[in-house]
Amino acid sequence: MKGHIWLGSLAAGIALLVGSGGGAIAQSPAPAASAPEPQVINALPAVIQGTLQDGDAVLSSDNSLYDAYIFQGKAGDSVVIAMESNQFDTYLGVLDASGTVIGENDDSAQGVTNSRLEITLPRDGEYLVIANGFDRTSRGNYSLQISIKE
Ligand SMILES: [Ca+2]
Repeated sequence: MKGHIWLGSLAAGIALLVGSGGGAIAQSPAPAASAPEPQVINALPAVIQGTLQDGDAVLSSDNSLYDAYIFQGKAGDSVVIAMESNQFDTYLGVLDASGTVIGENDDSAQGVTNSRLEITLPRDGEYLVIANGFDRTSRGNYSLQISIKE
């Protein structure tokens, strides 16, 4: 496990992104190292095919790449998030709208490098999913599934 430090390093920046609608970002000159804006997921369940590649956002704590996704959730929803790749070791995190880490997972089971989280949402609002690689060498195609458990 990478621990909470990696996501903690994200929290400040993410809090600015979540709920801003991108407006604040659009008005600022984009620094060369800025993270791409999160992709908004409009409906659940969602299955996303993504790629970690050069040019993606980079976690400063370990230089691993990540993509970010925002979805809307309701208090009490039991959300299942699964990230799978046969090309790299995945790492998954979820933050609430304030940038607080509410879940993270490296490997869903012993001997498996894919990631899975099941979280009961604490409140209505936006949540941010961080589709991350375990380390700086992690890149390639992945699938991300987000669904509400009945
Ligand atoms: Ca993993």
